Amino acid sequence: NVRKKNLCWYQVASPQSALFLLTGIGLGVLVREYAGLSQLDKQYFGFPGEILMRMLKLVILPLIISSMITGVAALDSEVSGKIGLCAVIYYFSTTIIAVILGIILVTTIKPGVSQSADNIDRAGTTPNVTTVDTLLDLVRNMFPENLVQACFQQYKTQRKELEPSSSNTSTNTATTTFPPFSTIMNLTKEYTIVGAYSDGINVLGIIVFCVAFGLVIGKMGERGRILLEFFDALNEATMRLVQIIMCYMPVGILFLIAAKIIEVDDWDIFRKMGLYMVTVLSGLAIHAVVFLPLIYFIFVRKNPYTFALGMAQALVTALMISSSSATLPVTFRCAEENNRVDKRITRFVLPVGATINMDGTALYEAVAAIFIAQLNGLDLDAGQIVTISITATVASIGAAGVPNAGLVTMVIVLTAVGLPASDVTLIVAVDWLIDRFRTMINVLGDAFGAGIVQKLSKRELERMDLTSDVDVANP
Ligand code: DAS
Repeated sequence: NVRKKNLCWYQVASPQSALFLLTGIGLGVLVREYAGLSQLDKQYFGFPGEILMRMLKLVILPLIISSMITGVAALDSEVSGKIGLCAVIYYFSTTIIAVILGIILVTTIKPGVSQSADNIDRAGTTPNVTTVDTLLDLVRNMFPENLVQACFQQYKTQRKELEPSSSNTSTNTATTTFPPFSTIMNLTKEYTIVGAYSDGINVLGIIVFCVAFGLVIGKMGERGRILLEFFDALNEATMRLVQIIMCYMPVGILFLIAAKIIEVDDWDIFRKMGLYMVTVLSGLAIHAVVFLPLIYFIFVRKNPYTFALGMAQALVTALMISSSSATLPVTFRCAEENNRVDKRITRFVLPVGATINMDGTALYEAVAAIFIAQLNGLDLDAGQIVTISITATVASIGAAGVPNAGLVTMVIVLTAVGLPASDVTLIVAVDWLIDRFRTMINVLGDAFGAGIVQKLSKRELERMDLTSDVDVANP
């Protein structure tokens, strides 16, 4: 019942998703070989896929604003005592470890780099932009001068003139006016892609505002609660929109992959795709077999693999339905019955973890964003890597525990560093498979978190037992 309630018809099992993907590949090959479409016809043919990408980008703004504000405000209220604090510290540390692991793997394996081009040309960045300048841009973009401007306008970073340039000053000087759209598009090629010209919205700036706003309303008592109700309702409405988009997704995938096949001239792209999947899956495996068990052993001093074995039924469920939230009933049962985790811990750590602790998703989003940069021949520098780390961590917090949620929020990461979301085609095409494995890691991370928090909160629990004993003694 849980599955039927939460999931779209095609998300319940892989066969349907694989069927649409294979149909798209077949259709693409047939059209490419026999249809002889003109360039314009190819655009018309790819239109259903373009609509899917536009719908995913359409929900970015309400998704970031509602999920960040409600997530931060809820954390703030839930972080009651040591149990909550331990859980939050665990969530952030394991997520950041997963992101760093993903970045190390994707920059080492380089799945998106063509074998021919060993030295990636630094397309999209001016030669005179230093790492310091990019990092300063990063901080500037966290504090946009005007939230409306950050939300709805393309804008230019207030970058000072680095050195007198011989070329036309209009292409190098920082201006706060909005150059004509054509100039904006031309300049895009001139500046670092870190926020210089986001693809429509300044994600970092909006995230910083939402985190600060969520913290503030979390402490406003009754009045804050009214505001929180509004953003909670906005989050629920946005997630329902996302569910509707997910139901259209198989059609979008079919045409996205077919359109890709029609126009692709570099069949090497499929090698790159395979390497991308190997990169993500190996990152998830390393995180699940090495880092999470190591962290568990450091704090609990028990065999982590025995604990993981106790979670097997929950992990298999997550693999099958790719939804942390829908797996929760099984996660509770495995943690409490097989691994003897106290109910007072699981009742907090598991539901909150299923919503905001998604190591698998964070790793996937960091890898996918850098993979797309490599496909575009862009060599990301320190500021862009830091931006991707921050937005991948935040986007995983904003992702709900439902199928393909990581794909939706990944568009946030791409927008933050100005990468073309159109390249998500290949990522979308295999998301139905990757999603199952990252969901499994999300659930495993939540389960280990429950075990660790229980160990760290031993004294709190004993104190609660004492309190409850006293109640019993004096009925
Ligand atoms: N499927 C999501 C979950 O349930 C993860 C994701 O989409 O990244 O955890």
